[in-house]
Amino acid sequence: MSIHVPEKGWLRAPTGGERLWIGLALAWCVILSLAMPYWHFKGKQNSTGESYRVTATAFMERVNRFVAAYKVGEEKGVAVVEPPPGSDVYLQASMWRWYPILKLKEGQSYRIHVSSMDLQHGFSLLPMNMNFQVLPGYDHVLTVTPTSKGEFTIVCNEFCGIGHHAMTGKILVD
Ligand SMILES: [Cu+2]
Repeated sequence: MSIHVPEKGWLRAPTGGERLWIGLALAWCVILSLAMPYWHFKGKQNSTGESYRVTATAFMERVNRFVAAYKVGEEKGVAVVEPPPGSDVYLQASMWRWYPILKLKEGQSYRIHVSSMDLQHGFSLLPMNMNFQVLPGYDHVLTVTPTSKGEFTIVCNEFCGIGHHAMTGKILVD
């Protein structure tokens, strides 16, 4: 039988090795808890948490207006858009594509608005260590300053259905 009232005085303070390991685990918990706020300010790859409510239709309209204003070309039928430095940039996630392809300048800042047209997606930029949730109904603003030239692939890191693995996009920096 496992249901017994424990004897009186059953609880003993940990000693020796047990005490050491509990202490180490506790110290590690404290370090990791402090690392979260520390890295938010120190690591330069964090969202400031700026987001707004938006409907899919309203966001799609902004994306279309943005593409019409700054389109410079096309790649496999996807618009390539080069917005002026410092401007608001729109990136639309939907099953299963990122739209449009963005062309940015190194060392310039942009406000990238990301939102989803259908369900939850994940914005992950390779080969950078970046990961953000993309939710329908929210316009999430990421202030981005590219620090190196090249071609960066956007992948979806939130499983979003049968075409999830093919959901890639692109950011070109020159
Ligand atoms: Cu997705």
